[in-house]
Amino acid sequence: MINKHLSIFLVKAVFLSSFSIGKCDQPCSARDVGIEGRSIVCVCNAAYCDTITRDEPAWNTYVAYTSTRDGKRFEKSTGPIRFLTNAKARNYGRSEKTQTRFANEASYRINSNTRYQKVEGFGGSVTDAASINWRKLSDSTQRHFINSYFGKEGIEYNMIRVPIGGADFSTHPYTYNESPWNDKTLSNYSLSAEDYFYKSVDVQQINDKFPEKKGGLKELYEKGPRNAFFLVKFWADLNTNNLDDPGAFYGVTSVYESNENMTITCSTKVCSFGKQVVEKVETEYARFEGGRFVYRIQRSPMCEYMVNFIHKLKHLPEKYMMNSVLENFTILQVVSNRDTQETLLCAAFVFEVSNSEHGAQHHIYRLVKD
Ligand SMILES: *[C@@H]1O[C@H](CO)[C@@H](O)[C@H](O)[C@H]1NC(C)=O
Ligand SMILES: *[C@@H]1O[C@H](CO)[C@@H](O)[C@H](O)[C@H]1NC(C)=O
Ligand SMILES: CC(=O)N[C@H]1CO[C@H](CO)[C@@H](O)[C@@H]1O
Repeated sequence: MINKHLSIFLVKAVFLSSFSIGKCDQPCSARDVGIEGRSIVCVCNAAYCDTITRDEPAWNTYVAYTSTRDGKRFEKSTGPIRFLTNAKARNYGRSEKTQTRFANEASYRINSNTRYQKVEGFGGSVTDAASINWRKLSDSTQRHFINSYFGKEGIEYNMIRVPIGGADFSTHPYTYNESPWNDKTLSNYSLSAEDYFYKSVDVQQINDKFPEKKGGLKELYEKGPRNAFFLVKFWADLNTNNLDDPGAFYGVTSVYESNENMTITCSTKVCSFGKQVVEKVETEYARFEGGRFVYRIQRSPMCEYMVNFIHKLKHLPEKYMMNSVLENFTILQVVSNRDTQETLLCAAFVFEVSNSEHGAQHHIYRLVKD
């Protein structure tokens, strides 16, 4: 007996009747690498790079992307999908008339009740070798390269593995505490040149996301000190239900430490499309704790703009919509010495929404400039 809510279907993809659609993508500029048995590569340079956009399949159709040893690269084709129940599929395969056709078509049995692992994404490794070669390209080729891997017209990598310290694709072995030798306390933890030049984010790539005028990221960075500048990529967890509680309090607690007794000012600028929309400036005095001067800003209330922003964001129906809003939303936080105006710490925040299983996460990058 076939259950009304049958979850096992045979999906018949009728490849014979598929046709190419090729929606204005730039084709692969093929080059034979001249090695026997190797397939072609697609060449990108400053002026040209192939692109591949994803087409949403229409209802009951599929889009296939085919790469072959003979030289096809993400070639798009589409065709109809036929849904068959188990019983129908059995008969379909047996009847004389349909047997040849059945053998030539691809069929998939999908049981949507049994789920295995979840695909979080696809990516690659940013080794020293990869970065060194990337850095050698011209600006425009570098952009093509990044778009090919991460862009909407590329293969949309969404994960990256970055080796900690040296790896087999480094020019020399290194750790974060090379000397003194056998130093279990990591007393001399220091980054290598590779970390500064290959694993950091170039401040020029994010300048346009932050205010450009006086006191903007660019000007601050020029003034330095450069080792005070960081990029913080933050994955926000919007799944907490108490955000909807009318009595919910939105606040930020921050703690800074220093060897010196100073008065600090902490400026927090919320920016939309690179323009400052609100700024909060707080002043804090030192407390002497455990041999250090500690500056605590406790439960500093979030402004109305931010509270509304979070509420609106949380109520968007899809995660990609939230991320698209967050793409042009940033926060610039600058801690400075009130009396000397020296920049002590500058953190440029960019945001995305986290996957529900992972909760809030962040990565910190040092900002550098060539
Ligand atoms: C600390 O690390 C730096 C950089 O690797 C190195 O030049 C220096 O000699 C080290 N200091 C000590 C005391 O080992
Ligand atoms: C820091 O310096 C100020 C001014 O000299 C002084 O009043 C204050 O007590 C000092 N704070 C600490 C924690 O030592
Ligand atoms: C909606 C919108 O204007 N989004 C922009 C956000 O910023 C990126 C680059 O920083 C632009 O490419 C988008 O067009």
